[in-house]
Amino acid sequence: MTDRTITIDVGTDLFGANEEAAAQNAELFNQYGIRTVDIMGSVGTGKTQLIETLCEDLHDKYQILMVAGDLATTIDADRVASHGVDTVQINTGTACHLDARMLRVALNDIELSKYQLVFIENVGNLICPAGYSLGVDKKIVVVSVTEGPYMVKKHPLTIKRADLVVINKIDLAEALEFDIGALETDVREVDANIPVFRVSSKTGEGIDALVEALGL
Ligand SMILES: Nc1nc2c(ncn2[C@@H]2O[C@H](COP(=O)(O)OP(=O)(O)OP(=O)(O)O)[C@@H](O)[C@H]2O)c(=O)[nH]1
Ligand SMILES: [Mg+2]
Repeated sequence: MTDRTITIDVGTDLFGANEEAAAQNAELFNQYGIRTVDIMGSVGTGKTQLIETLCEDLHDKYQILMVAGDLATTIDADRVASHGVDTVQINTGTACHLDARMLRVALNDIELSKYQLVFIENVGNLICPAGYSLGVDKKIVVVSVTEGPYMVKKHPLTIKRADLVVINKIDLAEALEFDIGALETDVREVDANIPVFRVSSKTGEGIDALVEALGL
């Protein structure tokens, strides 16, 4: 089960204050030599499944902490904890994203020297998380073949602010007659240089290339 749950009531955030807090988080992670990855994406794209698969691959190599952002439940943190990974839950209540101060508060009582890698699952949506830096090394956007063909066209800002795009659930593409190439073209139109990985978090296809790209 999840080790710890934090409930945070968020009022109006100021982007400037968030950027400052994000810089402090980055400094803290640096100080402990911790690699950090923020995973964003719409509800149900497979963020938790991706983290579970990455943890299975990497937990012999790194001490991993997973931070789960969710409005109300500990379901995702519990799923990841079932792989023997330490987890912290942030329940955001009404907020549709994590911000840098929430992350800082959630890490307050954590012995960071124990960890080498932190995966953060942001709250499921493709709009709000992009506006709030957390102070991480890499931001991944997960889109998948089950949300229809227009997710990237409709959410260019999130792609622009990411370091990597994962197209997940490729195992379902054929059955859904989904054109992955067209989705990748949409990504390229937003950012010609962003790395795109076609992955099935369920079967593990494409995960090795993603791990390599993350330098893990
Ligand atoms: N076939 C297939 N199913 C997948 C894949 N990745 C995730 N799923 C399934 O898709 C559903 C949603 O996956 P989650 O990992 O819970 O998605 P999420 O993005 O974490 O969802 P929220 O946290 O609710 O936003 C689950 O039933 C997963 O088992 C995949 O690569 N292939
Ligand atoms: Mg999830």
